[in-house]
Amino acid sequence: MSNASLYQLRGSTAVITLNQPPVNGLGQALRQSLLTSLQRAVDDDAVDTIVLASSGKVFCGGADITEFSTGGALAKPDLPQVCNAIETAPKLVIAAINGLALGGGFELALASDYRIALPQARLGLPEVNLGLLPGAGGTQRLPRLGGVPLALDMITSGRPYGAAQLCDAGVVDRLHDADTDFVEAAVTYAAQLSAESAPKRRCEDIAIDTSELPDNYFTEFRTTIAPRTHGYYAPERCIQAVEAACELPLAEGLQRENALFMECLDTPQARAQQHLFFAERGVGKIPGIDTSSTPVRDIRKVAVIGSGTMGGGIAMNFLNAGIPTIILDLNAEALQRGIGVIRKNYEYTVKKGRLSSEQLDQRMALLQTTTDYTDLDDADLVIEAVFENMDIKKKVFRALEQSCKPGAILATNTSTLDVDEIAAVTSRPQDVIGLHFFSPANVMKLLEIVRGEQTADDALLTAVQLARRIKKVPVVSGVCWGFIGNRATEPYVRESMALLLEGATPAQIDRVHTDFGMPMGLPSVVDLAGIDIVVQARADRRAHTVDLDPSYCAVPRKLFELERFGQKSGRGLFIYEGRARREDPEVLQIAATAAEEFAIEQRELGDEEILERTIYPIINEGARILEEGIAARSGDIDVVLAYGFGFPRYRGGPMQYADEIGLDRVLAGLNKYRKQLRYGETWFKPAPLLEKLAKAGKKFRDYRP
Ligand code: 3H9
Repeated sequence: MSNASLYQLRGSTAVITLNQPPVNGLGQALRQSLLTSLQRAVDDDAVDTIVLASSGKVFCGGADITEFSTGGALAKPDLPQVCNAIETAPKLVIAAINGLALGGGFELALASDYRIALPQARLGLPEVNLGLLPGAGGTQRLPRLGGVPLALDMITSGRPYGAAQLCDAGVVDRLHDADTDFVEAAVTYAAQLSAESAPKRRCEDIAIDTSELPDNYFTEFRTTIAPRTHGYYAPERCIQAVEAACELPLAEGLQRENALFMECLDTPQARAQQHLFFAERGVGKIPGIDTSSTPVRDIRKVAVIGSGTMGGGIAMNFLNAGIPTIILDLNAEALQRGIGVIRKNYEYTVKKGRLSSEQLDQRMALLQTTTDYTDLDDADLVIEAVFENMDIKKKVFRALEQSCKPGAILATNTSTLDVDEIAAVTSRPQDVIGLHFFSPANVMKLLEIVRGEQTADDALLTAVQLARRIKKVPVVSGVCWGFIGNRATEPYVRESMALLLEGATPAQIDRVHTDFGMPMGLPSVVDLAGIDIVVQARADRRAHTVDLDPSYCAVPRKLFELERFGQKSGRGLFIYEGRARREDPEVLQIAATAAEEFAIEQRELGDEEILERTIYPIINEGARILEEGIAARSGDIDVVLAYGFGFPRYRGGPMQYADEIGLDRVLAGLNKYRKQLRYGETWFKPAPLLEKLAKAGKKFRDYRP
């Protein structure tokens, strides 16, 4: 028999312990083992109660998500079967929830008769984040036990609740907050229930009382969550399943849930969201670095050069994690301004109730400032966040070379510049690395970690682990212009701007992008980031690209000359009046005049062309990034685009999107525009890797350099 679960008799209680590290994923072996153990307990006359416990820190991470990728029917015994066996067992089953109980893990507990939990345990149904709904009774049992509003919130948000909150709601029966052994406490609880002849508590006996819900409750709920679920397939199915719980007896409700679950399972969205789940966990794995034998450097103090918006935001990450931080700037006024912004940010968080005043004081107490490089001599990591200019960065690194201790990691926050060129001005290129934070740096989860040609393995691993400590998602990139994110999205900007010249309107491009699932269309993003920033970031590219199309970014360049900088100046690609925004005929005229200048004939452009011409080049650039080894896996590119650029999670990132629609379709599209467009040969030539994989009928996700 497998040891996926352990079986032990304690008095008249059978303790069945989930034993499938790391998270007790409910794969086929564990499901079978649970059923077998359950039957053994049921058959044993010496047993009168059954406790479900865990051998690890996590109670159970839910169904084994890897099994879903096979599509179709799930291997037997399936999870609904296991949960039904728990519920219908003729003996009391008590779930002893010691830690996280997610998805199917929580559903095991919901099918049990009683639930005892440690106060720190958290319970949730995060299936919606995987493009699914709880498919093992969660949508039917939770509303019966905790009420419809709680169930709807948990199921459609995927957010876990604390055990105490669920105890108040009646879902958890008892909290064990004493310092004694938890499983023993669960066994004692079971014995007590048995002594009291406590009844089985089958959900089929509980009818949901909907009389307290307003008539249009579900309709209103749909409207409330619409802004955050727009475009997603699963949330509506989650709601339908809970509606079924209100209308149908348990057995029929479970059937309805199963049908809705299967509907979700076989969708591109579910595949995309599950791809991102694994991609996010894959990013920390650096090819060629053995984490068990590579040492990591101790990071006890961090220095940040530059107290502007970026420097301040970066510093906050470390203060939040309790790491002493010193900020250096040229003069006291700049520092004072920078500190003021940090304090204001924290005060805002206090006002919102997400931070206490004591925590604010603790964080500010960790912060030091200086104008003197010699004060950086005890920093273990220095992050430069000065103006994006190679000469200035080099000057900073020469100063760091003089003042920093040996072994300190010297990082640049550049978003486009050559990290190797910066490293070359020091005598310790092995300690130099890129740490590309995204703005606002205290909010955005993504951190691109740029591995220079000579960056030492331990410096890189230290950066990756530190990123997790400050709650970032770290993705390692090689050195190239724009690294993974800015490089992959550069063609998205370029093509959107080219489409304006050819006759598309900013509003049309915006709509195509938001229909695709982007939170904003590219024209809106350009206006928000600032036309000046977009133009300046490309000035260097214009200067260094020999065969650059002369019409490249012509519209934003004209707008820049007219000092239309976007939202901040009230005029950019759109006009802004307060919170309102409208199309500007002047911009259309500017585009028409520029088109004439470059002998481009304006025409009506279809939405499909706009979408293909802006999204396929991201994929094509992604293929080059992969081929050149700048990214280790296609999933890394997807994580960067999803976390840093708002690529819709339900599309899984551009590479997953390409895998889903077929690389041959992307290839055909690129070749079509390569022939059709004036500058097609420069901008739409397919990457050799894309051609190779498409011909072989393979996917990006199968490719390893
Ligand atoms: C479900 O339950 C459907 C049912 O309603 C109906 C079915 C019919 N499956 O995250 P970590 C792997 S859907 C497979 O780094 P942590 C993970 O990839 C499920 N693998 O640890 C990683 O592998 P590797 C609903 C899983 O401590 C390793 O375990 N449940 C699963 O930071 C460690 O994971 C969820 O959505 C899984 N379910 O976080 C919960 N879970 O070492 C999903 C983890 O090779 N899981 N792995 O990279 C989580 O959210 C986190 O893993 C958890 C632990 C919070 C539990």
